[in-house]
Amino acid sequence: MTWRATVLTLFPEMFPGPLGLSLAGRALARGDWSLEARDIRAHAADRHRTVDDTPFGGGAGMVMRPDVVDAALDACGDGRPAVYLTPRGRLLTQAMVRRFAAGPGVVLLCGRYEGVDQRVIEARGLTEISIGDYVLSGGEPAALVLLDACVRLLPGVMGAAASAEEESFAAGLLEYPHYTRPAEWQGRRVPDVLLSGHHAEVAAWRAAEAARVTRERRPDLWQAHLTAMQGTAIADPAVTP
Ligand code: 6GU
Repeated sequence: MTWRATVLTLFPEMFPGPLGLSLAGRALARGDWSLEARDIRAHAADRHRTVDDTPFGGGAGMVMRPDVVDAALDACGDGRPAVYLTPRGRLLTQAMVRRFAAGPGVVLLCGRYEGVDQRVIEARGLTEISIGDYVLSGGEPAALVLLDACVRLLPGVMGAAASAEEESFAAGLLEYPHYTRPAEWQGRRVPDVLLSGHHAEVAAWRAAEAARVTRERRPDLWQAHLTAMQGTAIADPAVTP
């Protein structure tokens, strides 16, 4: 069964965009997943194809009409989770991505203007998701981000290398630094341990570096990691503060 993505947008030309290239694009061409971008405007009822209107209570900007959005959602009606991409949503996490990727697919509603009428969010039980604490001009780049994160987890898309990499993020740490040839470049040498051939020492160095960079850049992830490791055999005295 193909993992199905339907995107409801006022700018269907933005898709597949970058998802038509590289890993996601090859998986799309193979039929490992499908992508359908649908124009919300096709569901406008009037002659002028109106999708938005002024906000009740006044204020700047425009709001997408609940009847038009509802009709657009009806047209892709099935059991897939329906997500509304909005900076007001819960922050997207790898755990959420794993759940979406494990299901039949997603329906993604991309907002423009000031947003979507609250009543259709409630009536359709839309899951509101944000990709970070900054404001985009629309949900489309966020939809591309969410789909990229899901597609790379689909069976066969990345192969064994991906599962190993997933485990590293599953442990809740940022990645250790990577190096390749040349061994010296512009006077900068690759750390000796990586050239030593001692696999256990390499693994220990990488674990310590992952811990250091996480502690420095993401104290929130570091605290969560420490809590998760409490009382487990995996707890490593070499990397605790
Ligand atoms: Cl999902 N939409 C918009 N418009 N801005 C965002 C976002 C979504 N996530 C972060 N910023």
